Amino acid sequence: MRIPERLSSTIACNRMQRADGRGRSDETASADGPTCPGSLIVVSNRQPYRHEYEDDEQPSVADSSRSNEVGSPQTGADGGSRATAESRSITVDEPTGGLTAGLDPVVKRTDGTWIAWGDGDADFDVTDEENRVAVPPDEEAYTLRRLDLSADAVDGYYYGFSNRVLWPLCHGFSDLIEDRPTDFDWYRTVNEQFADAVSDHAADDSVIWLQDYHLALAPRMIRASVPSSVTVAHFWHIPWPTPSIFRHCPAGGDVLEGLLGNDLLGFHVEPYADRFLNCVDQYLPDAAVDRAHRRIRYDGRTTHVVATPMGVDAESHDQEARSARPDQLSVLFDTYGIPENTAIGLGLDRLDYTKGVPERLLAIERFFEQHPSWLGAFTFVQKATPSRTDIETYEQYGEHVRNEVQRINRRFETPDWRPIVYTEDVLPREDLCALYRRADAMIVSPLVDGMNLVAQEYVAASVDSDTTLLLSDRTGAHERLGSHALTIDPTDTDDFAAQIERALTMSPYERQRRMNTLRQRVFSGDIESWMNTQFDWIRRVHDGVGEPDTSTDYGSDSREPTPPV
Ligand code: GDG
Repeated sequence: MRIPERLSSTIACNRMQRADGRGRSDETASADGPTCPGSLIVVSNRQPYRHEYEDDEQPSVADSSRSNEVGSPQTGADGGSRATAESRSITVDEPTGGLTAGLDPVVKRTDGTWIAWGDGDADFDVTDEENRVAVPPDEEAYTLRRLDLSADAVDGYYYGFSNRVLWPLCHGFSDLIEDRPTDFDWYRTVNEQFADAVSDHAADDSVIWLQDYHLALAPRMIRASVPSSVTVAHFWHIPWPTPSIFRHCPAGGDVLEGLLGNDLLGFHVEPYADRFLNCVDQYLPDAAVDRAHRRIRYDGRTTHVVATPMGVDAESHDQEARSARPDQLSVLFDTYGIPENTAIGLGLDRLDYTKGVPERLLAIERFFEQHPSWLGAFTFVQKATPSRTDIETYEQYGEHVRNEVQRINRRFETPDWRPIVYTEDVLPREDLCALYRRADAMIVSPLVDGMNLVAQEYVAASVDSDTTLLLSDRTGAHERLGSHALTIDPTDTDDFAAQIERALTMSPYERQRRMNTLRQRVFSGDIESWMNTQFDWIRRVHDGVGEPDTSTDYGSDSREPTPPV
């Protein structure tokens, strides 16, 4: 199976907002979509396009992500080619996931640059001598600069410090931190490689926008090597921990210093931003922290910290759900043995210990124990995606989930019904949207989750407004959706089971009332509006940089950007 972090596929095109079939509500958005106030350089671990040989032994995901066959090894950005196996054909996976799909058109419009790890087996057979390739293959609208990371680098940087230290740390699982001897060195080395690549491409007016926890050290390195007129911004997609958890971070001071190389640092919700300020205050004594304005002065520079919740491409999920063909669900239900005549619950998660899947299965078991009349009348579909299986904790977690599904099924199943239908298949997005639309209840119950896009996608695809979202109060998404979802504490099994029963027995009027409000919120805070907010902030910071900032009296700093309206 392909690397699971690359899942959904979409080409973002028509992003005009529409909730429940009505017209765009945000008149301020440009018809062309968000615009960046400078030449944009996106920097992320995952790349927007991946080149693969078609005869790769791994099964193709052509059915789950749009794959374009591009023939034999391609010409690089400078006309050169390093093809070694002309006879083998190459496919290109197109943008996946909300962020990649959302940013791709913005980078296209600005003729920008995207710098990322080249993890496809044909990636470096289509790039030029400087590891650049023009993408998308048929448009060549912008430059993708790939980093060629050795297996040791990937193990230390990605499977090491990123996912054995920062991921558990930021989600509050300090007992799961594995501080292996050379991981931080690899993390630093790879961050240096990213920073070097950025300085190759940076111009005076560049806006550098880094994504996520794989790149915590790079901002400070970049800052040291690019013109002072360049804006460095970063969005941290996962939670930020409290100081009492952060003290478990090996090289924590380096991580904080690295992030203070940014002019702008974004989190999904305010508590994460505030916790970052608290950590800096506690662990970097030389930093001046202004909590009221959420900015930090350190080493002669100012970092603005903002909370900007990320949304999804609501319009395209709405459209895909509306255009679900009548036979599509039947085929899907047939394939997985989902009965057509029962109420359906749905869960969709990476197999990650933060997602609370075992706790959810226990709640489903309790629900059947306490409400046996639902046996044979309710089926829970769990779509799980194996993730980071090179790490033993993840491997064991997946095993535990699979065992729990089997145990509960054995306990309750009948010859023609299973309580839990479990699959690790990657679903094409049109099937996913059809399933979202059909599911009577979506259960999103992470133990901790930075935002959670699945909850928002479900709402966007709930075009009939006759469905219910159950949402953990430990997700970033709960801030926006909690008041009209059914709130669950994922570890309170009895109450969780009671909320499942409540969802299934709620009156149609109540269901619709709640879902209509949720839909308004998801459409008004979609991926496009999130990017507009990011770029508004970047614009304000961008306008303020370039002058020496010697003030520590934040209250009188007239160059302070005002929050976007
Ligand atoms: C991180 C943070 C934050 C899943 N299975 C299939 C499929 N998916 C897609 C979903 C959704 C995405 O994967 C998962 O997004 P999440 O937000 O739920 O989770 P993370 O991967 O943990 O993401 C998280 C996010 O970054 C953004 O900032 O919200 O808190 O942990 O888009 O649809 N898509 C398709 N088939 C599948 O089988 N097509």
